Amino acid sequence: MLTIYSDDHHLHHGRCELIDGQLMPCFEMPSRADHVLQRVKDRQLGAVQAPKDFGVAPIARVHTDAYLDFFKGAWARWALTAPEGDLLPYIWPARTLRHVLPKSLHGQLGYYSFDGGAPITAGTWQAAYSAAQVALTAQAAIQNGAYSAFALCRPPGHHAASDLMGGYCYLNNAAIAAQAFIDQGHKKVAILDVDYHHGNGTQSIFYARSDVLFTSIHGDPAAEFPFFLGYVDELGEGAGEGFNFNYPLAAGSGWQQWSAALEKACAEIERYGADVIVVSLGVDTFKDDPISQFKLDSPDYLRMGQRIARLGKPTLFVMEGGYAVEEIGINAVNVLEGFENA
Ligand code: SP5
Ligand code: ZN
Repeated sequence: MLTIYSDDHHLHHGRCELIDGQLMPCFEMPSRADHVLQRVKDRQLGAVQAPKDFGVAPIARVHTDAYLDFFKGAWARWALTAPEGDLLPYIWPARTLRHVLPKSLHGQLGYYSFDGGAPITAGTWQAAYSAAQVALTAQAAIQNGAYSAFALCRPPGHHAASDLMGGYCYLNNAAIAAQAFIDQGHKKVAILDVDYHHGNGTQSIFYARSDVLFTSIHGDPAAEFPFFLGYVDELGEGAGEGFNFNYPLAAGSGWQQWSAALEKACAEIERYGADVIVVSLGVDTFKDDPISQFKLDSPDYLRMGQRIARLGKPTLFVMEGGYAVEEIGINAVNVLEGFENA
């Protein structure tokens, strides 16, 4: 399987996030992608290529121009204040507040984010832009006839909505790739989001559309981040009604519960008749993940890949979460090897 990868992800290295009342080093760190790349090489998964540059237009098919302009320019505005730390939001337009766009940098940051988990550093825009190009380059490989490809994206994307960053995500790599498939003539794209966390950004982007099916298996949002989206009764709206399926699972779920949900998601994807599949590949479902509560073990990821392969469709894998850094490479590449060897 072809892997697309850019070293630019190193340009994004947030300093800290708020965990259990303490500022901790960011779990979403550069060594994550380094470990996955090393495993791709160790296992000789296939060629590793740098992304092409498709420009901002395919990103702007998913994200608003105002959001992209803000994100691109935010660090320069922050740098004028000679800051000590990363640019992090500290207020959001929650209930009872107006959704106006203030003039202030921090006001605008609150407007364009939904949590404090997406620090902007000097290199964040470039890293996120390159990650989107990684996804687009892998998408182009499939468009040009490859049966599968791996977009080794970092930072991840599935929490990012059309004009919101959060949950370590800025640009929604999987959604950008799915939209590119549509724009290049595909009629039915299915997204299978296997990250531990609900892909709230991806769901929201395609919620009113029937040309992109969204399915997600994740920690029950009643108890788990992102808390405010990802419930079973979210089935889509308008033309998108019946094209969104969430499979929330309880903390402690292992392969038995997880694979049963995967069967249901695969049944919906087959019923839909997708002509291409985008997998939001998070491996934070691993038993030793430091911020998650599922119990998948490394061999389960081989089974995951095998089951996805049985859908029998061209498949784009887009890297999302996974914070057990030592095992992230084994687990992510196990999915890809399971897929290839099915
Ligand atoms: C892409 C992705 O996986 N984003 C996940 C963002 C999760 N952010 C919230 C983390 C809260 C972790 N709380 C863990 C408590 C451990 N004691
Ligand atoms: Zn996650």
